[in-house]
Amino acid sequence: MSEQLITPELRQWILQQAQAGHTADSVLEAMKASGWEEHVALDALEEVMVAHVGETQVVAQKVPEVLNDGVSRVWAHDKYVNVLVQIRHPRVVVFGDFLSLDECEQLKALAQPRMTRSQTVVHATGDSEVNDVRTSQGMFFGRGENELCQRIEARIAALVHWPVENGEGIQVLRYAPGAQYKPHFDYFDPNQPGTAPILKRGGQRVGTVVMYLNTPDSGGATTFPDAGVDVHALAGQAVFFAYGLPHPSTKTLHGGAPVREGEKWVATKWMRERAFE
Ligand code: PD2
Ligand code: ZN
Repeated sequence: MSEQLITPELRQWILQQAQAGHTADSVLEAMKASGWEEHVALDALEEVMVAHVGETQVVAQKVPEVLNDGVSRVWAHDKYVNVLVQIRHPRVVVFGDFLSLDECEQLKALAQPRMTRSQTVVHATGDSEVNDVRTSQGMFFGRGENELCQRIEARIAALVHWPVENGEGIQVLRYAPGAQYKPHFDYFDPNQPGTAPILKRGGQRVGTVVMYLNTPDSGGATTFPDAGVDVHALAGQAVFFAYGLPHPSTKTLHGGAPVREGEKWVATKWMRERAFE
């Protein structure tokens, strides 16, 4: 089948729908029903919304992005990082040699004394609770809390072209054998009443970097079920993914598969639309 192209007519039609107040969901569904492939429809929707921010009801956010232009090693603040895999939809990039093994060990050591059972956000209320969606232990550093966090944050900001100020503090997670993080989206569900207060601080999440701090003996990949992609946990590597709309069509559903043998340590950085103060 030939590649579908985003035509000026399609752009114009999307803009009219958005200006008429239709939701991203309904515009996407209408495009799919008239034969557009989902990834083309989503790209077109994002492109039009970004070009017309402020004029439309349905706003797709500008997102963090890796601009390596085919180059396999990119300079990120203080070191070269390898670009190993790039997927366009969902937008996923796998990095090699993102952290040194020393940095992995230092981050684990700094986090260790503060680890407690991980909680997840209850979207209905905006509160956090312990549940079996996430059976890891974790802690949050404050943004820029120490020199190592500052260095890693600056590296991420340079790599994905997104301001340090828009980042949440780094979270460290430790999974014991059997522990997992069931598939979820990292954005906050716009239809849940608990979301509005969360968005007051920096807006939506638009991108995630998961950094692997060790190599589990078996299991523990980061999975993207809607894309059929598993990113294996390897010390020093990292996976980045971005989502310009808080919508499943971004295909950024992802999980931490159960660890089978050994333990798994990761550090997660979430990026918001605006400054996260
Ligand atoms: O530990 C992971 O692989 C993982 C998977 C899914 C981490 C997160 N999500 C996260 O911290 O959001
Ligand atoms: Zn996640």
